[in-house]
Amino acid sequence: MPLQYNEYYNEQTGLTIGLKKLLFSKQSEYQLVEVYETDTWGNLMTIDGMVMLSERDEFVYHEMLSHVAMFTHPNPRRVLIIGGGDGGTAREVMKHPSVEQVDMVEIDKTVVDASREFLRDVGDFDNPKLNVLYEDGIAFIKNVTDPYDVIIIDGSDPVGPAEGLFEKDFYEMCHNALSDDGMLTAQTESPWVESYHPSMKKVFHAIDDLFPVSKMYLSFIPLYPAGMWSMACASKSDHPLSDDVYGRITDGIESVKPLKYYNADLHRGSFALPNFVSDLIAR
Ligand code: SPD
Repeated sequence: MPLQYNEYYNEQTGLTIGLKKLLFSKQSEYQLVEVYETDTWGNLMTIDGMVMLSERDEFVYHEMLSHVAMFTHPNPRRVLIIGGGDGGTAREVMKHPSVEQVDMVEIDKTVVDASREFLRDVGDFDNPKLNVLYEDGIAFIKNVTDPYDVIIIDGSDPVGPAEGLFEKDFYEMCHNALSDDGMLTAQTESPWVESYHPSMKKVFHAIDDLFPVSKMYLSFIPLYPAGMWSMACASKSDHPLSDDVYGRITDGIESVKPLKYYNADLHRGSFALPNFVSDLIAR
């Protein structure tokens, strides 16, 4: 009998990954964190039975969640990551020469420990710009006094400890924690999975109410349900599709290489939405 990991996202429909062996399994105070060696995707981390990342496809998610924000903001110096305990988002953010400090607020130290041990190339945990805090991101954001230029919400799915990251009051707090030209990006699930639609609508309606610029963009991640993944971009000032931003990317892209997914044209193209996706968040 072959060893397989199955994530069912609708009744009996799901994703199958061939496994070699289980490398790590721990039920933390918050969730079940596991790491497997797979037959195709390198090592794979799951949380409560949902794929978080594999060594082979993580670059898509982390580059897209980070660089869209980091190039849209004109001079991102202070960055806050909510979640992101595997370290991939922080790694991409810290490639930007303007960055002085990255606060990564991860509720579950087990995720960081497992990543450091079994996903060794994902994080850049010893970078002196990175400050890791083991706290609840929602409680943390309420008390921010020194505003951030960029906030990146790299949580898991809207069940369990990450549920609050899809609520309007959380985005209100993020808005308050951003500088006058601040902006945020967030992972917002797959448009193909109906059970996620209420959470997606909540996020996009919230950022539409709170920010002058709010947009959805897409990327293609083989190990996430249905492969198409949405992300939110909300800004107090700069528009991600402006000519200034395009110029910043073309001028600055050399300084953040290597990149395996993101480039200036892809930045622009990722905001083009299929009709069924834009209908999903229309009001
Ligand atoms: N169902 C997948 C949702 C994954 C969201 N976060 C992944 C963490 C990678 N840094």
